[in-house]
Amino acid sequence: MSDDHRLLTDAAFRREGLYGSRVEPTFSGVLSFMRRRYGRDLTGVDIAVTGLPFDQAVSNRPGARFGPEAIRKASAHHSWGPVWPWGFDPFDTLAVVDYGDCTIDYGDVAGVPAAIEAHVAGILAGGAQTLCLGGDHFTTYPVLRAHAARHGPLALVHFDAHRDFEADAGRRIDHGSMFTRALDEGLVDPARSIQIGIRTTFAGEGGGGVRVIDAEETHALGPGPIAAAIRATAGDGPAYLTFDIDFLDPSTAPGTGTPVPGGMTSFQALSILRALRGFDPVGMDVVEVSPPWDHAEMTSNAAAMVALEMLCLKAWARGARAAPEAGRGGGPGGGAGGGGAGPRRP
Ligand SMILES: [Mn+2]
Repeated sequence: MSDDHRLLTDAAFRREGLYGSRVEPTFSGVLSFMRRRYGRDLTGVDIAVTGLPFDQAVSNRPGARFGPEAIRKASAHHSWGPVWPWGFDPFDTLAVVDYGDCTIDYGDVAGVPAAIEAHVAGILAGGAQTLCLGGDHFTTYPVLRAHAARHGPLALVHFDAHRDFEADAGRRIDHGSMFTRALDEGLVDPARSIQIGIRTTFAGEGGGGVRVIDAEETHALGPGPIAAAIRATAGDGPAYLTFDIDFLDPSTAPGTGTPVPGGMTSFQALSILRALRGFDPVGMDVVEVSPPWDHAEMTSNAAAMVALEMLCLKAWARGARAAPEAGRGGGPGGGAGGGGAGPRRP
């Protein structure tokens, strides 16, 4: 089923088939996410990656409207096939396309939530799941509406420096309050939701009932216990995974709208995602990458890797495993005593 690994420039429109990776010079070619086929035909597609280039809900620095294009560009660094330490190419198992971006009318901010919701609902109706590239974090709210309409209330698994539960009477276009709306509208089940990496407090902040693993606990617990807490909280019902890049420390990811020191390294973030293998969210996003504030692609590169790890999680849930000859094998988790194709669980 897989394409072979012959060098192919512009695989985004020249590749044949949906599966496998084509090796392409990192410095050239059409910048689809992970060199996937660019297009809106969802026939046989498992996951559509789509950009939500909207940043008019930010409380401080704008720029996240440039996030999708920067993440696509950074993803070219990683489009080689098998992903360490998983030992498999997620695109051998998952049919993933780059669906392009949602059309955002910058002059009709009030109409943006409905536009994003309709864009994502259209993809879901086409039989694919979504991996959305923000855009500021407000974009997650209309995406949750589209998912809740299909799946019912969702477990929200939320990586962030901020809880995003500020007061909201139901009208704000605000990247700090949209999860209050999501709770009020029943899109999110608070008893099955969890926030990781939090290191801010705001007067009057809501979000009661949602479990918080704050930054101190995130540093202290390590990936295995955090992943176990996420799995125990989210349970077996439908879950939505949202990753605000400001979960990472500004020294790791400076290119974001509301950076907060005291955060995590990319290694911590990726390790937690790898420890979540077996978790199978119905939708995912990476948000708040603001390239004008970035340096040396630090933030967009981290975001591309986070998004790739999310696809590895999905591939694992669909049965992808390391080939016995794939390096150290054994899947993510590391350490001695492994090898071969079997998973090593925390
Ligand atoms: Mn945040």
